[in-house]
Amino acid sequence: MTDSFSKILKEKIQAAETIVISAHAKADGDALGSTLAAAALVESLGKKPIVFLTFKGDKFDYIFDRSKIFSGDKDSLDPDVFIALDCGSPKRLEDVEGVFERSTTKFNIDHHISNNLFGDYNYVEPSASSTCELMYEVISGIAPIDRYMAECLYTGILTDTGGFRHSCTGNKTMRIAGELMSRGIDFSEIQQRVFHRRSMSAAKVFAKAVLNAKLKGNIAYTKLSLIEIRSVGAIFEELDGIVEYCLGIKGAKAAVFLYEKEKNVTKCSFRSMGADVNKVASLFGGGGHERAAGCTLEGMSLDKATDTVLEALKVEMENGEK
Ligand SMILES: [Mn+2]
Repeated sequence: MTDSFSKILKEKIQAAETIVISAHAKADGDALGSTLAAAALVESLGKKPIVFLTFKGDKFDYIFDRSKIFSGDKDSLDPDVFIALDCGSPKRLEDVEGVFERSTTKFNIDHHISNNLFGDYNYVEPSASSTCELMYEVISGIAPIDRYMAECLYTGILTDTGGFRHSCTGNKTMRIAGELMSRGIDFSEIQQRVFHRRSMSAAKVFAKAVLNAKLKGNIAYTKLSLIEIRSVGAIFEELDGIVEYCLGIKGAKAAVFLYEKEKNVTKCSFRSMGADVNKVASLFGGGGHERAAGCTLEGMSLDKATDTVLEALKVEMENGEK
């Protein structure tokens, strides 16, 4: 499957003039790593990729060169090839759904269980830990993986597995991570940057979220209002790690973190030790994976959104136990 997919991707890239690469909006390490690795692949084939990617923090600056991001008029683009990464549906693409729809050949590489196979060519494997794990296989069939690509791919695998801790980590994941380590990457430094180095504002907003945490039955949850986030000078990109921390609270079998993105718009992330939170997120137009998912609720306050998702999660957990 991968071999033929890689072969077609290579042929299409070589024959293309305009190649666009993008991932889901509000990129995480996997979206960012897979996009940058794909861009490096396209460059290694002698082409100049057009990359759409936004990430505000400086966490991934060791691989993320912002000068390579497209800043021209996207409406004038008529791509021959579009490579969508780590994205369950075109609607979730980084504000380039229109560009995607206009593209002649669409590639879809992803591991979200909610992926609806929207590409002309789909390499979608929900059992994979990350899109970067899949990209390792795809790139391996096309070109040698250099040190930079290895840093990108390792980053995505590391972030989506929570440092090789989540149940999505397979023995294949570890084999691939080992292969990537053999490219001479500084894996200790990557681990440190990805999980431990925080700005002071990120540390303070994390503390606020933990102080707000509550345990209701076996659900640990916390929320942050826009005022609380702004009061410590934090940005939305600095809110990761909070929901995982909540899942570590004794007695919790699932965790929810909600934050107010703007008035009456609440972003919500779920983690669980077994309950299908993808199902819960789907009820609100979101999605993700069985044990990690997210959604956005609009038209209601942060408090109302909190009550709404907690109720839905409780129902799903009770049904799951039956
Ligand atoms: Mn991913």
